[in-house]
Amino acid sequence: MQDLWLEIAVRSVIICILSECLRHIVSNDTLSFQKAHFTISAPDIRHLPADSGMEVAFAGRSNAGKSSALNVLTRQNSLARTSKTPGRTQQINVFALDDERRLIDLPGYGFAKVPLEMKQKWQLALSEYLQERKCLRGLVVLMDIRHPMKDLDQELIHWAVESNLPVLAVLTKADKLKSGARKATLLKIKEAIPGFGGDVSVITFSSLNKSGLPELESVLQQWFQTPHMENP
Ligand SMILES: Nc1nc2c(ncn2[C@@H]2O[C@H](COP(=O)(O)OP(=O)(O)OP(=O)(O)O)[C@@H](O)[C@H]2O)c(=O)[nH]1
Ligand SMILES: [Mg+2]
Repeated sequence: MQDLWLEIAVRSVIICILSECLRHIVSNDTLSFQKAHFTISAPDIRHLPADSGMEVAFAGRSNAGKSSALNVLTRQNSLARTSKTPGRTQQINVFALDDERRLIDLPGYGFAKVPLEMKQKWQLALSEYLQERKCLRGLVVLMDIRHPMKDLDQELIHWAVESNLPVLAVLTKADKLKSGARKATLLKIKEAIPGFGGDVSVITFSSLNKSGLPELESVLQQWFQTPHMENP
């Protein structure tokens, strides 16, 4: 009888230790996006923090809602600067989540009214970042749900797939469409996605009513835990 109690006691202790370890591992790996803090605005990749750890970048046409989505994700209204005027984000903005993990707000592309010289400078910074940044773990491509999959968006997605990067296409400003039109656009994009090959998924999102936020968070949590696959 005494042996039985002893065995029960030992087993209980072991279970407690194991569950505590598990809890520790899970809580350590779950990212808190609220902890994001501004690190640097870099004019080009040479001014970025060391190319180590992991980054997830937000890319898309000017005015697509990249900075707004970052603010919703991090629960900070003015972490990334937003503006009605396209071309607000002109540098590579870095927001650190911890010592190892960063969110990147990239300059928007495709805005016609920016002076050519300036445009060339940003586009160079953007393409250098995308091509050379080894710690990039995934690309969020944001597109206004009313004007999705423009040529440059598609080019970017093709490039990411070729580089073995997972892509999350985020159809922003979903609040601007009625439910039927929203679903129809989502379906259309879902049907187009297999054409890209690779790991591409799509969600609808609204910075206004925060729809799509759980899906965005869940994809980013996954990416920040995935070891990088080198180019073939
Ligand atoms: N209705 C609505 N407006 C949005 C949403 N997201 C962004 N906006 C508005 O769209 C405009 C552009 O948003 P930003 O987040 O600055 O866009 P961006 O992609 O960072 O733009 P650039 O920095 O110029 O590349 C702002 O006026 C935002 O308030 C959304 O989900 N719904
Ligand atoms: Mg911006």
